[in-house]
Amino acid sequence: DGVNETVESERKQKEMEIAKSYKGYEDGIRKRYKIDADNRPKVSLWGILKSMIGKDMTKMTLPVSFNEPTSLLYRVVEDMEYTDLLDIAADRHDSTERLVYVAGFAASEYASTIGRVAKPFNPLLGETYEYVRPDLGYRFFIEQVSHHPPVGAAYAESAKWTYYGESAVKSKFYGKSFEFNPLGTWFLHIRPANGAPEELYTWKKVTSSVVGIITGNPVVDNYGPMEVKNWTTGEVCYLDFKAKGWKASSAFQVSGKVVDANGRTRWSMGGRWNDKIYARLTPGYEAVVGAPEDEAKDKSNQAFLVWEAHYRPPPGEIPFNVTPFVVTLNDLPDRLKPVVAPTDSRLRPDQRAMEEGEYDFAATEKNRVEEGQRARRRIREAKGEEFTPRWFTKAKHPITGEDYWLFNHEYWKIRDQVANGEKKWED
Ligand code: CLR
Repeated sequence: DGVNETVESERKQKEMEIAKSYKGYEDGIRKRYKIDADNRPKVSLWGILKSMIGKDMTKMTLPVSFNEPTSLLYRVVEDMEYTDLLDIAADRHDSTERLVYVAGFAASEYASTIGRVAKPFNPLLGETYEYVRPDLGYRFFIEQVSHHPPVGAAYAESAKWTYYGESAVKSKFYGKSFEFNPLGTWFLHIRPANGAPEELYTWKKVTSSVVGIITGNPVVDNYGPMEVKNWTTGEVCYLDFKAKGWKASSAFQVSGKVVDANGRTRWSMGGRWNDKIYARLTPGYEAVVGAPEDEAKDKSNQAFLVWEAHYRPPPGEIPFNVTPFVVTLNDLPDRLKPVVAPTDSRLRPDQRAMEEGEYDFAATEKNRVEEGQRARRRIREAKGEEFTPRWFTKAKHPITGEDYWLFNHEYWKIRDQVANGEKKWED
């Protein structure tokens, strides 16, 4: 598939703009934590949670040993693990094929939730996080724009696509399960290689839940419908994440279809969100895709692999049972230190202590930074001021009409000046 000349030069220009943010990331990604095992005390989750039925997670104070060295900001960056699917999507010449890969991307983020029954740190108001991948050609930025309820506004960009949205989760503990309901919409702009007009896709995340808390075997499940819509062409992908039932065979199951603007089926999709997702061209009909029997049936029209989960080392191999991608997140090499904003998550001493297995220190530091946050709020209240985000403003989306967070693009400009010694981050 060739790339249209105008598109090619637009991509080059975007690439050069993004490459300015590579400063500080010269050492490459981190491969391991300082510690080899987390040795966290084993405490029964049910023993702690049983008195908290009906509460949401923001109202719970849990021992720091229930944390993992991530935060709700990092959990949003985790969605970037399979951006190669967006690169592939942008290079496909058929818009329904692009949608297949975009939907694959939307479903790809759930694999990393397995075995992660731990609480991410709650970001401070105004806390920011930047994550740049020179090897993959994208940069990502997020700011905590509200504390109660916790809301993060994110913006990521590469030569071929732009991705942004709001991360806000409503949670509730029911005893039988702990439910996490994401509220925000995710927006994706794709710049197709063939010169077709830039496309806007949107979707919302499915529900995550923890079941098996009472029986002492807590596992994460992800379930519900997902609708990935191409606003430019009117094509839609409907995916259904099946809830883990009593039958082992229903665990991790995803199935769905891509329909054209007239509602006619074009592709069938299916597979398992912990493993692989397939698609098959099924014009005018639907088929079960990804099941072993599917492959054998029709030799002339095989399903193809859309997404495959990255290798996950066996439990216990990486502390806190995080993924290799997560290990790259909280890294702060010497070259990056003077470049990131003073509000960057990497500078949080409590998260750093957690990562290094210093749990008592993590707990006292967590108290200290949260006290600081309360003190800043009291000062604002005394002055009659309200917190305003530094890098995002609320706006109406020009295409979908929804409320969303508009990125002001200042962050990377200032960061570049800081990296070049022309400016200092003002505190
Ligand atoms: C789901 C996708 C959203 C962002 C998001 C926010 C909160 C996360 C949730 C995701 C996944 C499940 C989660 C939750 C916070 C806590 C919960 C990690 C990533 C874990 C499984 C709860 C563990 C139980 C505690 C009480 C110890 O876009």
